[in-house]
Amino acid sequence: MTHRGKFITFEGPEGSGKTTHARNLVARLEGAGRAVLYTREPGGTRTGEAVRGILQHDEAGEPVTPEAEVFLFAACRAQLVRQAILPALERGTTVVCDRFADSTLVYQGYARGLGVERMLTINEIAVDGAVPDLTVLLDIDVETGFRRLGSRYGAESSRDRFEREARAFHERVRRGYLELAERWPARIRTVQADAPVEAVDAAIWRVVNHVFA
Ligand code: T5A
Repeated sequence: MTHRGKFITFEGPEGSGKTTHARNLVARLEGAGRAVLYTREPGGTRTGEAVRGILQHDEAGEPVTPEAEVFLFAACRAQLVRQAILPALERGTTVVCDRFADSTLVYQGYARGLGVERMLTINEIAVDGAVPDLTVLLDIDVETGFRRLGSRYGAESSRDRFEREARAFHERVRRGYLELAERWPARIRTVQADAPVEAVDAAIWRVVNHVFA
């Protein structure tokens, strides 16, 4: 695919700091004079934000099956890619997305056990060639990640569907991400996320600079 803008995604387990560090990167890129679109999954479009409530909080009033979950995430992605990501890349804007297709490979493919290769096929339809130039994988151990979420994770009632999953699920998520990083080392760059915010930001900036070099 040829496009002028760079496409950067953030991935990692719960509480690894994706939103914090993605936003800090956006501020730094904008400070350097670049046009940036910051978006997130699931969400980023009205359709995606509406489906987010179903995916995270069973807002439809019934449990979502694992297979339905896959297609709902893929539907959000298909909408976001065509409505926002591809047009932005085509006009030369840098796109920074908080979670993207790798989340489906890991959460649904590995952790729910639906199979990574099957998820790849579904993703291929959803992304329409929008493969990230760089994926920043923020790696953190499960306990530290959840400790960071603090009060949100403290009360069972305030957790979303994924945060309520057993620890073993989240261990599979972490291992799944590390396997993806081994499979696509040129695209996925792992950054240790258990360091202070400034140190993690600096490590991210170093890998981002390679993409613009
Ligand atoms: N999902 C998503 C799927 O199953 N399949 C899919 O295809 C997709 C797209 C989305 C859920 O959906 C699932 C995965 C997820 O479970 P979400 O609400 O978007 O849920 O939640 P997450 O993406 O997991 O994000 P979190 O809110 O859990 O955390 P973040 O964004 O990783 O972390 P952040 O930045 O909010 O930071 C958490 C706390 O840590 C502090 C922050 O200040 C904050 O308090 N912090 C740090 N503290 C110390 N040092 C650092 N370096 C820090 N960085 C952040």
